[in-house]
Amino acid sequence: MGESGLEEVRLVDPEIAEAITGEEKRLQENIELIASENLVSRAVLQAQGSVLTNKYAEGYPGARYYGGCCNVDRAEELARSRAEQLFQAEHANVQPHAGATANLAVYLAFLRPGDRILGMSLAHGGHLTHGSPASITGRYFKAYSYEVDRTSGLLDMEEIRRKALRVRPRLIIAGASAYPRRIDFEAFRDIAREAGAILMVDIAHIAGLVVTGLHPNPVPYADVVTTTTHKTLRGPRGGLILCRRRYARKIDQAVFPGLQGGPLMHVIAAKAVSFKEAQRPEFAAYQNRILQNMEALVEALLEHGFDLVTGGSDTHLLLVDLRSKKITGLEAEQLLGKVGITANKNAIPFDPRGPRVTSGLRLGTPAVTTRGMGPDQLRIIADLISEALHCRGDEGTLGRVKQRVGELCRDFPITRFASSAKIG
Ligand code: DSN
Repeated sequence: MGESGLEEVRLVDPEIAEAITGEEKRLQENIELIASENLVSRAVLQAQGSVLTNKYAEGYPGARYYGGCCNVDRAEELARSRAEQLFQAEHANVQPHAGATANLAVYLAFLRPGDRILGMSLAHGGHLTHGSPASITGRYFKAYSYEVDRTSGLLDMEEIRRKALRVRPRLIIAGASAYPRRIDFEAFRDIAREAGAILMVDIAHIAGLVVTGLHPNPVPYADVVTTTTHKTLRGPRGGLILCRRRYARKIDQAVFPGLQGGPLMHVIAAKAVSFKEAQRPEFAAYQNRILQNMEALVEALLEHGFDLVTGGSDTHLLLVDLRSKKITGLEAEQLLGKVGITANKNAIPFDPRGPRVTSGLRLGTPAVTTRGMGPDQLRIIADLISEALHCRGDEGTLGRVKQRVGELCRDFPITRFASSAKIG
């Protein structure tokens, strides 16, 4: 590879240089199916690795607590206005360091400790920060959760409505990290109105699909929308909040000084670059391809006899229910790891096993699609997954599958470390 521009790191800190080149090699030689990961462009990497990391800039453009902010002001203004255009939002805050921080900022803006919140259960595909007892959000607030329907695996909007009217939460959270189907944000808006609740929608997973019109945009329906910037959106690791103009001040104050200190200006610049990339027609083609690839993966896995939660997917991710295969999520993750396929074990709804073992496997197509793979390759990947998970640990089979994975990776090398011109 040798393209990562690590000369100085090698001189100063060979051990870290080794960790970075090791990661480049791992990415290059493995098939990445973790639904929340992606591969950023060289342009995003360069912006994130720039001198903007040196700058303190507490505050917002034009109103900072430090001098010398003219250049970072420009970067943040660009990031903000591009985010507003992309999502058709009245206001964007691009400072949250992460999706979790973006969600906490919203809670800080709208809630008091002890207030009731209602979000999707983590065990059914929600997120830690949507009120899980393991998170600060389940400790500082009185958190209630809604679940998916036991038979269909789908969100049952009438059941959610009944729960919301019973609980009367101050805030309802829509959005998920392991739900393979479209979410009806308009129905959530109606429920929130009827229950007298604020509606927050977390689109961390589907943001790339949303900005290209391949998933409904919650912005017209929600009081506030949060997302990460690094999943389907393919930007640097970070968070973003979108809201109506009337909440702009509340949200900005919650992010700074409420929750964070100095913003990461190098990351904000990289967010701006990724938003510009997301405005290109190639990005819409890329998101379309993510869905085509998912369709091919779903079809092929069903042909191999795998059970899928909800029977398929409308998005970039699917959830395999492994119970009929007599294998746990943990075993599946480990077996796939042995052959060079990276994925994560994941609870399925009503999972009889705990979160460290699980009965499910979550698979996503964003990273392999960035690499240039198409439906033919996704069908091959499904064959390889099936072989690996059915071979009961037979070393000969695992070796052959690993070899095929290696060939596929060599046929679709990651060029993004080398050139931002190749934004596929
Ligand atoms: N950890 C992320 C995911 O994998 O979905 C959610 O924050």
